[in-house]
Amino acid sequence: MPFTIDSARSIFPNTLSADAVPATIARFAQLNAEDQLALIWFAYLEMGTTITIAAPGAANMQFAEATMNQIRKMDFREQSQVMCDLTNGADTPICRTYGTWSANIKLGFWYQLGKWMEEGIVAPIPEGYQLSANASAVLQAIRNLEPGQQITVLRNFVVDMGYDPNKMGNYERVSEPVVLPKELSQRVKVNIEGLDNPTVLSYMNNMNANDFDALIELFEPDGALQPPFQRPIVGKEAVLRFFREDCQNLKLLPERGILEPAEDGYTQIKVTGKVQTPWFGAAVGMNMAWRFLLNPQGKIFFVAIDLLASPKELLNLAR
Ligand code: 45D
Repeated sequence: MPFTIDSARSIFPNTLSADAVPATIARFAQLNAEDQLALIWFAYLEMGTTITIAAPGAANMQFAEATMNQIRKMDFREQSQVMCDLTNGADTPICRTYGTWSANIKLGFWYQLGKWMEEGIVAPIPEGYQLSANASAVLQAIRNLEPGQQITVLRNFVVDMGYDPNKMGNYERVSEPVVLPKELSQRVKVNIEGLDNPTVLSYMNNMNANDFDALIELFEPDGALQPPFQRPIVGKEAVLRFFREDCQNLKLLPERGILEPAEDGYTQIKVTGKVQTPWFGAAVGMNMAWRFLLNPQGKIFFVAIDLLASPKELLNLAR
């Protein structure tokens, strides 16, 4: 029986992903908007004492600028309303605009708002705000996560805000311009202990070089990529768009891998290692696994990227 995307998703079923992340996000979603905003604020302040965010580049922020300036001019009451609307996914012009933005633009928008909140330009979380018991418990759950999981939770909160673009019908997605691929002379090649598969090595090296046009050619036409805690993105066109919108300047640091023949001439490969996001650089290494299924021609039929439950999972290459 040939593989389907669905059956491919369960290769290397022993891989333990960080279930605490979706669990925490689900608990967060149950809180009211005031609690959600205050909780993110407190989590963000606490994280800021150990890891700092890199400021987004000016070129990236131009897309959110009009909305940010609109908010800057409002009084505190209106600003608080906008933030609650975003949290509630309300149907307002600002929430609709927000919904069209890529994850990085949403993150940059909140990065700026957070600075303005500190400077007193945007309504702060009221001094002495008391989180509800449930919200305190969620904050405590976030404290107990490892840094790579904490930043994933925070990113998800931000991505889920605003008006749901799926309800918008036809709309134009707004994302940063695509950077040029790194010069060949600037590229550093990865080494993976126990693995010399050329497709997987090219995957890592092209991603690290932002060479998405070369990267996408490693996939078969109806191949798929499954990001952490998401459904698979299917087909070259959709995967390439995802690379351009969401994968610029990532640093993939694969450490070890294993290759096994699968049914029908396919090959399954599991790699574990670290990934760094440009937002935090080397300060946060996320523990990741890649589970590849290559077709008999060596093209990628499926790859799942998982955030691992713990550093111990980096050594789990068992089938
Ligand atoms: O609400 O091989 C305030 C793929 C107050 C591709 C705030 C990948 C109130 C294939 C504090 C101001 C991409 C899948 C808010 C690999 C409030 C592939 C602000 C993996 C919201 C390896 C909060 C890539 C702020 C990975 C400013 C795993 C929060 C990438 C900012 C992971 C949070 C990237 C930030 C992650 C979080 C980035 C900047 C997890 C960034 C997280």
